[in-house]
Amino acid sequence: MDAASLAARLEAARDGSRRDLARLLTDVEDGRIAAADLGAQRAEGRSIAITGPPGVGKSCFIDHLLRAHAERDEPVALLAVDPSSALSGGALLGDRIRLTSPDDEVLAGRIYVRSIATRRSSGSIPSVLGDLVKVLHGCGWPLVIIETVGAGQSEVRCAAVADRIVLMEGPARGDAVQAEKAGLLELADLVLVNKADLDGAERHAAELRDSLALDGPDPPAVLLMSAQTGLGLPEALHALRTLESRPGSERARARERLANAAEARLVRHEDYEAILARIANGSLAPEDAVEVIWRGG
Ligand SMILES: Nc1nc2c(ncn2[C@@H]2O[C@H](COP(=O)(O)OP(=O)(O)O)[C@@H](O)[C@H]2O)c(=O)[nH]1
Ligand SMILES: [Mg+2]
Repeated sequence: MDAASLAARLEAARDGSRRDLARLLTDVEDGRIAAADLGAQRAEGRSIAITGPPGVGKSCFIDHLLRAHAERDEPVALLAVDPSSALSGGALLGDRIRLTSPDDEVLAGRIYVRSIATRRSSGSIPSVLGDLVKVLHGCGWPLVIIETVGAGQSEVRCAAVADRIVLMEGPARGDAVQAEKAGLLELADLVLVNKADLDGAERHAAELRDSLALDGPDPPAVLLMSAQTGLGLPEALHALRTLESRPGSERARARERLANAAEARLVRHEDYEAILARIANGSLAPEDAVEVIWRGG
């Protein structure tokens, strides 16, 4: 796309055209444009990642969160990174948010939902995600929520794109503090233990607090809540609204962001495919390939 039509599309998206916004995001997702091409690098905004195991209640909680912001006349966008989803475009998730009051159309105008299917195996999803956040900020969405499934290195990296990280856990599953293994507790600015209406939630919250207390100073708060019954929900929403990042999480996040940037440079290198082929057939050592890519710029 030429610069003029790109600028026109950006302006339309800023003026509230969701179709143009969706197309911009698709272009970024598919690698046709980068946030830098849009001059969206410096837009003001805030992003919060909500991460945790599948089924723990992240989406249910985010429904409440989006609605709470919309009711305060604060626009809020959601990027849902779903490795299991073959669908993209957000229709599924958008439909899931139950807006049932007479003012719902007004509320819906303040909410933008987009799901990102992690269909490409390039390993550059975190850097694409970072660009999507910037584009949303640049198009009038100052608050971006990122929903990621907290399971594995790539998801940790996705969470690290955000300014703040909230880890959601559920009732104890008998596997002690599993989040610790995923490195997520280290990154978390807040821990929510959801499904407080079920047995084991309180026990798991206590385990998490004990484990965090051992890990060092300034541990994140651990709050009990239920997205279903609403128990502890106002407190959880308030905590998110006023969430500060911890010094410990800043450093851990910086480390993941550095890794994101390095990987993005690797994956976007013009000879990436050729280099992979040479490593595969044994004619180039990975260590030498890194030298080539780093020097090549
Ligand atoms: N008992 C109970 N169930 C919940 C609660 N929050 C969510 N769920 C249920 O947990 C399941 C998974 O929720 P979802 O939000 O899709 O989880 P996600 O995979 O983390 O996004 C759904 O069936 C929800 O109804 C809760 O606080 N208590
Ligand atoms: Mg979900």
